[in-house]
Amino acid sequence: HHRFATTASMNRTENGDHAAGLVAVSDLDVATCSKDERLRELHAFFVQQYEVEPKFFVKVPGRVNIIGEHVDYCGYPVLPMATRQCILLAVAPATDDYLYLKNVNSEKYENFKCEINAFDIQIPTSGGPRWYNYFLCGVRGVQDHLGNNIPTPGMFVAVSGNIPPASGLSSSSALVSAAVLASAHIQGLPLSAQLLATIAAQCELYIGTQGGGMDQAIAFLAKQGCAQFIQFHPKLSAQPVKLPNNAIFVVANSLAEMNKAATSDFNERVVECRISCRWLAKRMHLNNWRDIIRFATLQTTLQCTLEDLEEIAIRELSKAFYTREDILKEFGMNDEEFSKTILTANTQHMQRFKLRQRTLHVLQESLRVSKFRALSESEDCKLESLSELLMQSHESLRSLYECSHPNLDRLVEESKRFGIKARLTGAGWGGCIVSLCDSVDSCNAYIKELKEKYYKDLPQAKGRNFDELIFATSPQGGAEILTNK
Ligand code: ADP
Ligand code: NG1
Ligand code: MG
Repeated sequence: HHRFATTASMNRTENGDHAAGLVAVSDLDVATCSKDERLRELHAFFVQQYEVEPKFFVKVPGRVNIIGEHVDYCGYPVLPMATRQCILLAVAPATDDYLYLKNVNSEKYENFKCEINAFDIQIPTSGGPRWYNYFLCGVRGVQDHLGNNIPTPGMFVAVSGNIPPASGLSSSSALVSAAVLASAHIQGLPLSAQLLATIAAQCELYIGTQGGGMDQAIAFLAKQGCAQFIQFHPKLSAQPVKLPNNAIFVVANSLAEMNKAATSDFNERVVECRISCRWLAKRMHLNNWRDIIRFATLQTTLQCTLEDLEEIAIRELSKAFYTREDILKEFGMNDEEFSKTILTANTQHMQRFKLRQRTLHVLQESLRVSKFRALSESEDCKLESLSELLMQSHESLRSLYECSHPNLDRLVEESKRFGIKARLTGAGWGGCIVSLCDSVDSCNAYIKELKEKYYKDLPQAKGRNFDELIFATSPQGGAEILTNK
């Protein structure tokens, strides 16, 4: 497998830094040199399980979305940053055509093995997908990219993750993206961060959720020290956003888990947005209204501002909810066509569509993203103004988008009582909040307060290390490869 060397050298510049736009590749003698205890443990686990040395390691971060929730799949920009918590893989080529997957947390995540060029990602309709399906998505993504004629070599893989799963910090996409990166590297592909992010976003759809690409984009395009303004329309791009020096972002886990592929909630929202978009396109007399499924595309087509589009939505979507019949009538469709071309596999049951509420959230949230970005980069940025936007975001997600959870609302309320503004981060229905503090002292006092007020008596927090449940977070770098020397 000489192809490793090719990829590694292609991504390395003379001084050892990674070239612009490519995933960083660096050499490391993990067993003796790494300061990272998890990496050393993963190395030992790999050697013990497979009785060979890993050829390389993959590291992919999770993310905290600062603002811009449920807008990526509508084509609108988001503002996330990568976390220290990450997925680590140890990888070596296998001697046969099998994929061998083991997780250091073998109690929770069972061993898995399959022929690497012959698998079908089966997503159960209840209970949620098995963990290895996320990995298979990634392998499949690179296979789709390369085409059927190029077989994927077998792989021994060991996984270690410390991103709280199903909690809105994107553990799923870190795992999918890590699988994409490992497969691409073992195939000797040039490691363009942009391309890998696109492949990863595309292939995670196999899991069944119609996400917009934020998580995979930040996983590959993150840079240490700044958040990223990520645009999807007309094409994927990331621009660093400098956060105010005194701003400290805190993540607090509600400990209500929600696997997004296990229920239809996430896709229901995506479907509502797509319907609403077509509805507005049709009302605005666009001939191709059937093909306009993202608000960002609609806005570009209409050549209007977000505020204009909001006005149109208020005018054209006046009902508290729309029935299936309302939509069939408007679209001039029969139920079969509706179910085939508009609904996803897990949203076939939908009868009521809150088009107005979902649309208003998306458009107003997108306005908040652009305000947040402009404010945080302005000379005289006031943290109170940023905090205000976070609070509005949460309120909108709670009432218009209906994707909060009583535990998240409680955390937000406790924070507010302490003078700190917060919002749910990630898809919601559980998971984490992100809060904004203006100094180290207030951050420490706030964390102490929530430990006391929220975690101390919470049954799910019993026996847990509270420092893993509530912590300050700062922007980390994106995906990387460590070659095992
Ligand atoms: P998130 O908000 O964290 O992305 P998702 O519901 O999208 O939540 O995905 C969570 C799923 O990802 C978990 O149920 C599990 O199957 C998988 N996963 C996350 N972390 C790990 C890990 N360390 N090892 C194996 N699988 C993981
Ligand atoms: P999480 O909660 O990390 O699974 C999901 C989507 C994002 C985005 C957010 C809501 C996937 C892989 N991720 O994130 O694309 O839509 O919800 O802003 O579908
Ligand atoms: Mg996810």
